Amino acid sequence: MQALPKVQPDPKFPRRILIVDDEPEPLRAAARVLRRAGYDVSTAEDGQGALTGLSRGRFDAVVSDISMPGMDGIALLRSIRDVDPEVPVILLTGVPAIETAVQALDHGAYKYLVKPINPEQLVDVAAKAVRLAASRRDEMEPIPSSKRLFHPTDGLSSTLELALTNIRLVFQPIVKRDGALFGHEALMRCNLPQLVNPEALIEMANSLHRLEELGRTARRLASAVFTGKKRLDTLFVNIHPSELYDGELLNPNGALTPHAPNIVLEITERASVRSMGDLQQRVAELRAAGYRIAIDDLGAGYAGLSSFIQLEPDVVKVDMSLVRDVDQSKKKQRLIENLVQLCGEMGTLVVEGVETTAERDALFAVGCRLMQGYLFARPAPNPEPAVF
Ligand code: G
Ligand code: MN
Repeated sequence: MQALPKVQPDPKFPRRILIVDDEPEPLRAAARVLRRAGYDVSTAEDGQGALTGLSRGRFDAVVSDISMPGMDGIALLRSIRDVDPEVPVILLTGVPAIETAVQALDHGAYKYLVKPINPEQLVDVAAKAVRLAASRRDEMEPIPSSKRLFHPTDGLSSTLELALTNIRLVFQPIVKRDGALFGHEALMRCNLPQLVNPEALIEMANSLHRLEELGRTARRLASAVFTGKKRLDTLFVNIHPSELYDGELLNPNGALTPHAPNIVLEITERASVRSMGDLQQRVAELRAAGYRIAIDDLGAGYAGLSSFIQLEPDVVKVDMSLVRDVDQSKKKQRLIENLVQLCGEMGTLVVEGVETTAERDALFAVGCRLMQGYLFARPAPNPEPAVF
């Protein structure tokens, strides 16, 4: 089995995380969780202490509370950006608010988590942040090729070749309030055992600079739903921000070009974009060709909110982290209610990952109309044009 680089923690060189919180109990709890997950954790009780820590050594990620006396989390983030433009910063808040979210994203926060923190989520987000830090550093400090005994991606290339011929799509319906079908999302899957997680496949293609090939392969498969007897009407297709610039999307012979009016391109904002200006212009070109644009995973991080405001998407997909147990969280209900209102003015809102009837009913109550999730249907190989 091929090992993917940068994903495995190395016990000899644990990754370093700095946690900042003025409240001792959550500080201790977060430190305990991350130490148990194998990180080398340092703590600070305020922004000044954090900056001192950062000046003394390199950290792979920073986790900071927003609300702190003196220097708050946003001010700390700004100061960190002055000295280290790359280190991922995860912000924690007890009171989610769009304004602080927007401020934070302007300064490049990596994620925004709502307290009380779920330990599993913290470990998951920290792992992703640390991985991002590692990949950014690798980009910034490349080993001169003359010093390499072998190319670091040898072997990976052949795995990717094999993966590209083993990709398939599954389709998950998006349903309206009355159960009628609104559309389907196409989701990529790979049959190779080491790449069953599509994120690993995307990460691998990205590290080999071959995302474009992966995207084209997926789109060619997706175009099949518009031919034959059982044609679909609206198809949501995931697309990495860098792939938006692929000329194939506008080429008359491109796989999806003839079907553009039936396609909603879901832009995941987990990856950075060249510049917002470029992106806005490109999105305008894609729209002119007939595509609709969705922002995917809104609420998973600040970047989503930023692009939401600037791209004026046709559809906004709310991340399942905001949906999970929404029936038990007044904060999540309030946040989603605000998003529903914001989207009422700018586009359509879809809530993803709905798993229980209690979540569904709470979402109905705050005005959600379009839903997707295991409660309605799991992703399946053969989409039905009219499932409901
Ligand atoms: O990032 P994006 O929203 O495109 O990813 C959606 C992923 O979530 C897919 O891999 C899909 O299989 C999965 N998924 C879809 N519905 C549910 C759900 O109800 N619960 C969970 N946990 N995952 C879901
Ligand atoms: Mn998606």
